[in-house]
Amino acid sequence: MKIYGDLISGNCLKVKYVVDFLAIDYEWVPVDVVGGGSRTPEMLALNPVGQVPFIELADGRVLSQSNAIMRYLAAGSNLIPEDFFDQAKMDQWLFWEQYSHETAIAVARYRVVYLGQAVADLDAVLVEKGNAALDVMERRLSENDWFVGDGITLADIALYAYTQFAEQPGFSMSDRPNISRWLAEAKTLLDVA
Ligand SMILES: N[C@@H](CCC(=O)N[C@@H](CS)C(=O)NCC(=O)O)C(=O)O
Repeated sequence: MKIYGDLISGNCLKVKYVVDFLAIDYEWVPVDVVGGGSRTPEMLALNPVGQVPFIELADGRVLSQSNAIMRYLAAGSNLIPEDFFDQAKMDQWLFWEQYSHETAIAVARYRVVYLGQAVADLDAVLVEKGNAALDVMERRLSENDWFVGDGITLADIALYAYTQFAEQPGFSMSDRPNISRWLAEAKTLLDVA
């Protein structure tokens, strides 16, 4: 299996965390997203959306969307709860991450770190949305060690991917002790490769 990705991207890191955690064999194909590398004719032929991550299986099938890829790669593993309700709770967080978290935290980070925008010049609505997402996470993690059940699941991996970088565009962790605790625990499990 080939994984097309860029290590600056949290969405791509999600996939790498899963394959490394589960010791799945893969070939990493580096793609320079900032330089337009995901939109070359060769890349668009494989993934017309023009984004990474995507995976290409040995039989030629291609799958994109970070959370769908994680879902496929982790099928049958302990990164997905057995109980169907808990699986749906995990999916609840995966959809929320894409709609309400990544769209604020990752976008703010991209603007500051890769486009050079000053933190002070970030769109106030974007900052408010990011803080609201972090507040939701802090509340959940004050009730439970992990997002779903008693151990790490894909919900944690999806949310870890960009939350670990949230301070880069100015989001504060100083008054979010439960996120800080969870980040440290997830890091020991995921940042091993
Ligand atoms: N919803 C997609 C988002 C993918 C995405 O935004 N990829 C970015 C990198 S994080 C990308 O390839 N950007 C380059 C471009 O759009 O040209 C996912 O979760 O995989």
